[in-house]
Amino acid sequence: MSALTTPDVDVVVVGAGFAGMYATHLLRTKNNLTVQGFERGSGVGGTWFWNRYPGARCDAESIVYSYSFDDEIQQEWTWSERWATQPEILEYANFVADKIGIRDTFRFNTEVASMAWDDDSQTWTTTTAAGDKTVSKYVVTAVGCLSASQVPDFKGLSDFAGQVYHTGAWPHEGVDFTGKRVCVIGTGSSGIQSIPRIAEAADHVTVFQRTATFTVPAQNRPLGVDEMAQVKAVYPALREHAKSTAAGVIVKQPIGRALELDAETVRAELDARWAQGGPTFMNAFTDTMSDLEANEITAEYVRERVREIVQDPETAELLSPHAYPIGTKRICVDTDYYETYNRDNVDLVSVKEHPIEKIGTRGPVVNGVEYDCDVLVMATGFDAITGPLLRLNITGSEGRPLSEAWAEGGKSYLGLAVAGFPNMFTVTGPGSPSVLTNMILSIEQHVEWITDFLLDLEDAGVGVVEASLQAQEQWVADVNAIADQTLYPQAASWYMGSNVPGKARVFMPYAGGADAYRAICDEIVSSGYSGFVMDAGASERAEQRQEEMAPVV
Ligand code: N01
Repeated sequence: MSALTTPDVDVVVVGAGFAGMYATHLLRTKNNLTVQGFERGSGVGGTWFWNRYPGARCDAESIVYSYSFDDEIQQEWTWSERWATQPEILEYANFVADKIGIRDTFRFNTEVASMAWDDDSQTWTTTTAAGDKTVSKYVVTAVGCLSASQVPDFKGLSDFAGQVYHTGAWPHEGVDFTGKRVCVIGTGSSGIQSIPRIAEAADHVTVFQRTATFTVPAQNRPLGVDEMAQVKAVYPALREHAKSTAAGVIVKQPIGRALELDAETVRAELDARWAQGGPTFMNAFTDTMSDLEANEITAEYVRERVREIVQDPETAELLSPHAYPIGTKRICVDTDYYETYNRDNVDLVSVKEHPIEKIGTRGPVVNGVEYDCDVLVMATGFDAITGPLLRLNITGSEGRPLSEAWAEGGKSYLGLAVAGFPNMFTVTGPGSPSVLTNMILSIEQHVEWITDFLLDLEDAGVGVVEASLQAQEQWVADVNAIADQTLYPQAASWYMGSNVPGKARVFMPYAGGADAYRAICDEIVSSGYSGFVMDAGASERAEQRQEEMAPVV
């Protein structure tokens, strides 16, 4: 590419989920920049566009799992349930898209095949799967953390005679399970939400469980008109409260350290939170996520509930999680999950001792037995956080692929920018609080931070900006140090990349809380954007990287 290349647009945004929609809106209206968006789906909504499996719901409460940036939007929209269903959230995404008028910025049904930075022209070229190219000054990736579906490499899968569906790429027309024998592989959030609904519709369901998962009841209920009116009257205060918490939601504060409270108090608190429902159950005590002995108190409480609910003692034992500390894999939130195993048409098969050998023409084969089914549901998760970015085939300065830069795991500065990838910003990238928080709240914070940064850069006439390698290394070290103060690294979870063969085992999100993280990002602005290198020429930046990579003697 020649040095005279003129960008087609100022910014390319990839993804029309909640991040891409808001980024596009601000870039156009606040920054006055031209934007081209690309979205592989046929509509907006991101995760809620794809995950249409029965029972899909949000596990952050509807009233805060929504945009706060526009009071008109939050006053006009009314949520109907405490935990919104996927169709309602998708409807909300479409409502907002119309309100802010961003659809014309996006090319839908358009997969990005590659994104390449050119050091000479200081531009990005985004190439679609159809071969069309768009040149831009900046790129903003808004591809979500859980959008790259992960299907295990089962032998024989292509020979299976029935239908196969992944929860993360569910058919738009739905699946009619009436009279069908169904096998479900996986018991993470997607399995736990869908299994009860599939069991209600199907003739028979066989669930294949490798690791028993902790799940707490949603205790879902309709939100009355009066209740929503009360919420709307205090929305600004409610949003401020969410911002002031680590998870970015409405939380009931912990009552103290479980290990220092008497057994009766501990029990009463867990009972109350179980009855209240939702992930705030995990917030009962301050030591649950940092002390194994404390963690075991909450874990055993859940196992007790499983034994109480599930009638068959053998099934109850199989469903009782022992493989990891509670909370170190994302806590699931369910409606009737354990109760489902009391139904006559549901069987549980443990594939812990005997893994699925292959998928036969009639169904999964375990320990020599083929389980016949008409429909096979893969609730097998995602190549999380880094997967969606690596899928874009990004190459940075000097033609270096992101896959090479991330060979040891996703590295970034603040989860917002990657050294060696100038003028690229990653909304909720690795090293940001993202999946440990209310995603929409974190998305808003990232998008506002990035767009303010671009305003400042444009005002100052800066052409090229990049995270310094030194700042990035320090941030990665900080992220790891914080994770190491918790029990998180003790689980083989998708947070750690453990669910993808060959993926580096690194704890990817920032576990210090959305509130602390926001303060850090604000300090970086006050310091004049420390950790970013601005307008160094390509050769100077390369030189700087060489110096930073030189061994310290
Ligand atoms: O995926 P998962 P998910 N043989 O990775 C099993 C979000 N989400 O789609 O645990 C047999 O959690 C695997 O077993 P194991 C939420 O953040 C949110 O359910 O690896 N089993 C596990 O049971 C969530 O955490 C909502 O031993 C195999 C399952 O597949 C994230 O998405 C709803 C296997 C995968 O569980 C991912 O959830 C849904 C094999 N070869 C999702 N390979 C909300 O409520 C994998 N498994 C907002």
